Amino acid sequence: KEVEQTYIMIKPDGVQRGLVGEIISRFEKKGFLLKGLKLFQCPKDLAQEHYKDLKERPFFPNLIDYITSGPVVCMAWEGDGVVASARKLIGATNPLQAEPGTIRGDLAVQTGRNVVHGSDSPDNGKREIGLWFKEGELAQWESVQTPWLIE
Ligand code: YYY
Ligand code: MG
Repeated sequence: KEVEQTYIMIKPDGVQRGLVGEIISRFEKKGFLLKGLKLFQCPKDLAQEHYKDLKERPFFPNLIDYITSGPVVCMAWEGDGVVASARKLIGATNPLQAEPGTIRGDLAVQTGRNVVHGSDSPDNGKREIGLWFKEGELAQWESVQTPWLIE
């Protein structure tokens, strides 16, 4: 059985605001395995494909402009339950409703500038990692921490 993976992305506001280390650190400290990481300027067609389910929504053009407005940090994280757990670490879509202690709850004030993306299902995790990473960009490695994290 293949291990669950999620696509996490620090959006352009997170990069511009100097939050890259802070955000990566939360996933790293939790104990998930980092499989892929890069700074990347996203072309418009990729942003549109990534958010294609929201194409008909009124905020879609603004969302695409925002995501392509500067570099993003693309990450793939792996572990049992990583998709739902990462969503909890990230917090609610509207940062004003996100719990303190979550990334959005601690670091943002507006839905349109909510600093980070996380896949909403294992299937979408796979789909999004396939969109944002090329063959060979994911690392095959084992962390020395694993036996201290998983019995
Ligand atoms: O998965 P998540 O990012 O929490 O929310 P989605 O409902 O998938 O929407 C994706 C993205 O779209 C959201 O992070 C901000 C933006 N957005 C918006 O600008 N205005 C809304 N009313 C809803 C979503
Ligand atoms: Mg979503």
